[in-house]
Amino acid sequence: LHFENQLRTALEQEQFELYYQAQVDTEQNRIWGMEALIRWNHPDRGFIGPDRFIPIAEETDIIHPLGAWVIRKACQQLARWKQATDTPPQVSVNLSAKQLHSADLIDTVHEAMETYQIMDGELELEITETAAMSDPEVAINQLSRLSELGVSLAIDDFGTGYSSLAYLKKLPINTLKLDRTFVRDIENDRNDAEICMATIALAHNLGLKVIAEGVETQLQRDFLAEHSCDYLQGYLFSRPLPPNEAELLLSPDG
Ligand code: G
Ligand code: G
Ligand code: MN
Ligand code: NA
Repeated sequence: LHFENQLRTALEQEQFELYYQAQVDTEQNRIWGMEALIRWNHPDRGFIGPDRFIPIAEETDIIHPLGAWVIRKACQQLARWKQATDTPPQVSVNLSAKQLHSADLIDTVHEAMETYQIMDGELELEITETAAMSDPEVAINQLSRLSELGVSLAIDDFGTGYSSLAYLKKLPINTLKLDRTFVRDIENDRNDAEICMATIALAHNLGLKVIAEGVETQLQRDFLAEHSCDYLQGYLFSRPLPPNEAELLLSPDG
C-alpha cells in the first residue's frame, strides 16, 4: 500500500520521465524510430526502472492514469521533434495488457493524437504477445480501432509467448519485435540463429516488418542485416536516453 501511494504521488508530482531508445534502419543506418521507456526519478531512491513498478501499477490500476500520461507525453515529444528536426522518427510506446483491454484506451490515444497533431504512421504502440492473446476478441477489436486511428502496431518480445500464426494473421499489426533473448547468442547458438531467420521470413511472408531487439555487437548486426531484418535496436546503436540527448541523435551531424 505504501508503494501504491508513492506511485500516485509520483504521478501527481511528475516524477516520471520518458527516455528514448533509437531504432535504426538496417540498410541506411538511419534512425527510423524512438521507443519511449519510462523511468521513475524517485526523490530518495534515484532512478527506478519500469520492471520494478509497472507490475505494481498494473495490479493497482494506477496503470490507467500512468499509461495515459505516457501516451500524451510521447505524443508531445513527437510533436516537438517534428518541429525541431527535418527527419523526425516515429515514436513507439509500450502498452500493458490492462491498458489494451481498457475501454478508455481508444479515447486516450485519439485525444493525444488530436492535441499534438499526430498523423498516420507517426505513433506506434507495442503490445506483448501475451497481452494480445488474452481475451482475443477484445484485443482484436481494440487493435482494429487503433489501426483505424492511424496508429502502427507492433508485437513486442515476439517468440517468447504463445501466439499462433492463425491468430497473428487476424491482427492488424505492422511490426514484429524479435525478442532479445534470441539475438543474444545468435553467433554461437545454432537454434537461436535459426529462430531469428525463421521469424524474419515469417514476418515478411505476412507482410510485416521486423525489429531485432538487444543488438549489442557488430557480429549480431551483420548476421541480422544479411538475413534482411528491417530495423535494429540495442546498445550497439544507443542506450535509452533522456529527450535532449536523444534529440542530438536526430540531427544530421548528431
Ligand atoms: O527500459 P527497460 O529495458 O528497463 O524496460 C523494462 C520493461 O519495461 C520492458 O519490458 C518495457 O517494455 C517495459 N516498459 C518500459 N516503459 C514502459 C511503459 O511506458 N509502459 C509499459 N506498460 N511498459 C513499459
Ligand atoms: O520489453 P521491451 O522490449 O520493451 O524492453 C526494452 C528493454 O530492453 C529496456 O529496458 C531497455 O533498457 C532494454 N534494452 C534495450 N537495448 C538493449 C540491449 O542492447 N541489451 C540489453 N540487454 N537490453 C537492452
Ligand atoms: Mn518494447
Ligand atoms: Na521487448
